[in-house]
Amino acid sequence: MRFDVLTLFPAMLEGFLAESMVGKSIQRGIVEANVHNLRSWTTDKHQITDDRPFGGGAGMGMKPGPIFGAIEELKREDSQVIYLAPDGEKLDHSLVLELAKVPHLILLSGHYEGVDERVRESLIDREVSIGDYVLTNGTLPAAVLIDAVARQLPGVLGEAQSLEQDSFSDGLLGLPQYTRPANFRGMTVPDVLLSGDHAKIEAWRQEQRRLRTSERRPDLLPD
Ligand code: 4FM
Repeated sequence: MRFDVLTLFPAMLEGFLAESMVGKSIQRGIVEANVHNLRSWTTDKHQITDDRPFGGGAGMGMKPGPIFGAIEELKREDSQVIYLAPDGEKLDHSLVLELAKVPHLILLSGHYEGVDERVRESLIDREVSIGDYVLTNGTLPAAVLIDAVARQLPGVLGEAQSLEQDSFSDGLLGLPQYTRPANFRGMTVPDVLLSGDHAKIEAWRQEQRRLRTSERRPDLLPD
């Protein structure tokens, strides 16, 4: 799967893409990720990407020219163009699964007061938000989206870190986890986990997940 990110802050993504399981997947050829500076598609001497809004008022918007140039150059038959902004559709597990089926995602990071409306009308397939808060730009949201989508691709996670164990994979939250030692500063591990009875352990785990979900996120439980 290929990702192309259009941003004014490419350096914000370089470290992220080099590290973690995403970096490993790029090395293994499962993921391709390219970061592009929108300034590369400016045609003026000062490489200007923002401008004052028609109609007046405070703030600046992103000019359409560089964005049209970039997307027209990168877009393929099988691409989806996503604009990351707070007014998009909220990213959740089901949207992540849907996006993981797309061969090529072009991610446009918005900032200032947003992009020119003509970009949204004629270039953007989908607007996505990572949550109801406002960031200074959409570059970290693009990283969040890449991370969440890439880990759904076959071969990205190791066996030890299977998708089946995820929170949300079956609509429930994750488990309480315990590692050694069995007694840490007087705080002990539940006996059942030390019992060696795998059927009992599995039943305990399912019960813990249901309890935890009903306490913390009752909205996730079926009625
Ligand atoms: C802020 C983009 C204002 C456009 C931003 C405008 C964001 C989010 C975000 C910065 N992106 N989820 N939340 N982007 O805050 O995706 Cl107009």
